[in-house]
Amino acid sequence: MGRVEKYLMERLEERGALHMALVDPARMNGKEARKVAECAERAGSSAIMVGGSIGVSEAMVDEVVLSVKDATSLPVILFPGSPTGLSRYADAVWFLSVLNSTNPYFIIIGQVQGAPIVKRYGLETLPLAYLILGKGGTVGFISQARLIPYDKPEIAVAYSLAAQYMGFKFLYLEGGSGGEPVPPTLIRAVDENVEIPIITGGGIRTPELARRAVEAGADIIVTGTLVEEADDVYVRLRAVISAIEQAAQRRARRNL
Ligand code: 1GP
Repeated sequence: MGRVEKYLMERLEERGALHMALVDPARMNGKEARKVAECAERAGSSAIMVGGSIGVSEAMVDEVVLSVKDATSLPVILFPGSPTGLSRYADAVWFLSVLNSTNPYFIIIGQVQGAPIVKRYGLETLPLAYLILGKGGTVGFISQARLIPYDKPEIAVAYSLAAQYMGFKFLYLEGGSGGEPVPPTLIRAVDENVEIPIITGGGIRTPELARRAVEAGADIIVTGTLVEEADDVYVRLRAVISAIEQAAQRRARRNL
């Protein structure tokens, strides 16, 4: 097990559920990312994810990753939309496959293009099954996903089981940035069927939405828009992270 995976699994064991802040290098420069990362670390975030679907060059990713690493000791995990989302300065990469894409590029070809770069840079890989649901937002459009409807949890469960049986170590239920969050009923259905940690993101902008996702079984909550738009990033993040911590404690008590 790599260093970042070990850190995540230990922290999940200890805290029950985690938060990660997502920085899109197409929307934030190094200076802005540094401020977000400092606030996220102070607020109790567990990692900084760096990535985006459109307009991300490797130079842009490098700038953001270097600024974040200079400002915090949190691990930086890449969240690439294509091989240009890789950076030699990051700690790890979500080595992801959009399992419900209709285009093989997003399932395996982009990964084939990127794999030798990942090896050359010595990046730790975190194998991630990425499922895009609901309206899917920009990432759904760009990665040509056959979107899983929010009222069809059985389809999400079937994909998630397939992902687990194929050996993926993490599962991402994505509602699309800025969209409607993945419904708790769907997260619960997936959680009842798979063992691997469930990450969710897309439209989580309040403590209440984060709480509902964790109570339904989400292990890692990702917020992007919240850290991009809020003036009071620290205060907003602290409220979301404390909701995550409380929901995780309640969930642990329930499962005793
Ligand atoms: C993208 O789900 C994330 O993968 C972030 O979504 O920008 O809505 O927080 P938001």
